[in-house]
Amino acid sequence: MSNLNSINKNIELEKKSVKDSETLEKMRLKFLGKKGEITLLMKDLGKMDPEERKAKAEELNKIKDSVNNFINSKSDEFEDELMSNQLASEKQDLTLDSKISDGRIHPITQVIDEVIAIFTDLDFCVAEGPEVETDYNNFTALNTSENHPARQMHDTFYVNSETDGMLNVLRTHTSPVQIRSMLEGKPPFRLIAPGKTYRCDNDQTHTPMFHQVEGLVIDKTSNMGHLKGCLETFLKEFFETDTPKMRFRPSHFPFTEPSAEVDIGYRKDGNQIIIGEGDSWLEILGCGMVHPNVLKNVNIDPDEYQGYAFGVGIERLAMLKYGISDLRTFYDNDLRWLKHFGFIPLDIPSISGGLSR
Ligand code: 2NL
Repeated sequence: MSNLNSINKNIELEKKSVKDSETLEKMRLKFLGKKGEITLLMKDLGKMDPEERKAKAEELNKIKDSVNNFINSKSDEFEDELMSNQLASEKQDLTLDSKISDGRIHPITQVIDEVIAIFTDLDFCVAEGPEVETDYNNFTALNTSENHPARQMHDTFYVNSETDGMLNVLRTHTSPVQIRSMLEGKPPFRLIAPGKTYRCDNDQTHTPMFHQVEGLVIDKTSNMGHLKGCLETFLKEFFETDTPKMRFRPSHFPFTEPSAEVDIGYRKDGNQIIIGEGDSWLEILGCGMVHPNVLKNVNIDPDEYQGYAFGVGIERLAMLKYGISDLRTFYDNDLRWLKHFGFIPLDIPSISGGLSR
């Protein structure tokens, strides 16, 4: 028993010398290591007669458990301490000036963000949909007849998959997104659908992939006056002018009746285009009152509801606002071009409030 008394004393003494995980490990080795005091006493048990062995073993196991408990709890304590020291010393100073990155926002992304900021301010929702569409959503629902020229192989990219026995297409406009929204919901609607669109066309002024934003408003009393007011507000905000000049010219789209194209007035100052001044005209978008057949196709009663819609090319908006003269440079992925025409990240109007009124 005297061995056990002295070992208990040693343990209490040793506990006091434990200050960190190193001294804790020393203590563990001193008592529980291969040649540790407890380990050696355990070995001695074998030499004892059964009765003595039983009593001593019980006693020794208690001591061993208490040393183990002490080591485990100290070890947890030191680990917690280490973690909180680390957290304290590695705290980020959020007041430090930071350069987030050298990257730039592509002008197309910038313009889409600006357009979204303007229309969400006017209570429009943003709708998105797939770029591979059914022939039905892209053409049929939009009152585009089977023999319409836009369906011809040379205008539309057909995809090697079918829906209801018809080849799927790469959407030629974002209107199918609005068709989906109308089929899924109930009027009234106030939507814009920005995104990528595809047409089999490739020359100085056409790329096979381009971007569009379409707008759609369906309500019981929507009329062309609302369309005009909406587009005027948009052009004012987008081109940052109080005096946008615009004119409506009669036009034709299968999905609107009546249909119009909108021109904006501008003048040239050297190479620069000044919107809202001068007496030259530029075609900027197409629009009209939603055709009754389109409403019927999405189960809306044209005797109860009517609406207006419009479609704008994003590239065209970007070129006019930011003085980019060559359409094809948008997709060259030239870093010098992007440094020049791109925008610093986070400097978008919806966050900075740059365009808010
Ligand atoms: C253009 C012409 C336009 C629409 C798009 C539309 C959508 C639905 C119903 C009716 Cl769901 N119309 N969209 C209407 C008129 C013109 O775009 O030249 N875009 C660049």
